[in-house]
Amino acid sequence: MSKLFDLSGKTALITGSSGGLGLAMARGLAEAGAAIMLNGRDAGRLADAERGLAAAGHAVSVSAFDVTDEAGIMAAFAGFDAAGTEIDILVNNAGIQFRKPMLDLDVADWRRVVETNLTSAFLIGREAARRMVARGMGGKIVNIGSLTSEVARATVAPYTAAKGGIKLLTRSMAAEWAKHDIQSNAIGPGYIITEMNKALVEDAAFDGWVRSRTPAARWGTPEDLIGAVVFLASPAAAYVNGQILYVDGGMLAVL
Ligand code: NAP
Ligand code: GCO
Repeated sequence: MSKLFDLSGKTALITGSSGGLGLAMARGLAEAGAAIMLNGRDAGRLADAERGLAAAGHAVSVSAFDVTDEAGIMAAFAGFDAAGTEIDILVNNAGIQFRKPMLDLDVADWRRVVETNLTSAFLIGREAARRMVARGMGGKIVNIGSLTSEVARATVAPYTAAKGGIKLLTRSMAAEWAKHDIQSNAIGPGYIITEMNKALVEDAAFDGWVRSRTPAARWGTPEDLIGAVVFLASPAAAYVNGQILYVDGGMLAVL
């Protein structure tokens, strides 16, 4: 395989990778040669995910921490330091959805979504970048945005605000860290079938809207993201910085 997309010798931390898009991207990065560090809050889910990747012959370990807990993040990175684990590729994927009209929204719910979907990317990105800069070997940061990094849908305001922030946080990372050979980019998935969207998939009207509104006329699958994340995590993207790559079946490209 071309060295352009070869991740051999690299270690990738994917947050929120005990299931959904994170686990699919972890599998894809592993198939490209990376050693994988899985993350999530639920140790049982993580163990299941780890078993699956290990059974496929991949190098995998787990680090259970809550991406909204700064002390937990610092402890996790202290553990990486102690174990000599160098994170070369960070995928800030962990995220939650909360659907409610803003007029009825409590600030606690707003804060929970923004902390999980945006602040975490800053905190974990900062810790990973501090070590990438100190090592002087460069690195890759891939933040997971959304169609809502560009456009809004009613009833998901905190999610939309956070994902809009992901787009410009990614550019801020590029502005400050590109000179250290750290490429910071984002992926904006379209409507993908995962646990987060189970209620939407099962709603016949919403399902029909997604299929008619998407030029590809289908929902995305988690596997649809693998090419984008391997590209952005690879030497092939050595001169790509501050970009958001939409993997949305064309939804954002058309009215
Ligand atoms: P999902 O199926 O709900 O999976 C979310 C993952 O994040 C799980 O592994 C969950 O594990 C973990 N997680 C949640 N809160 C966490 C926390 N505080 N700390 C650590 N891990 C946490 O969601 P998904 O659809 O795969 O979404 C993954 C990312 O893609 C999110 O950022 C989402 O906004 C984004 N996205 C999804 C879509 C889509 O259509 N599905 C589209 C655009 C963007 P635990 O609960 O065990 O911690
Ligand atoms: C929603 C969905 C979306 C998708 C995704 C689209 O309620 O509209 O959860 O937010 O998950 O973010 O890119």
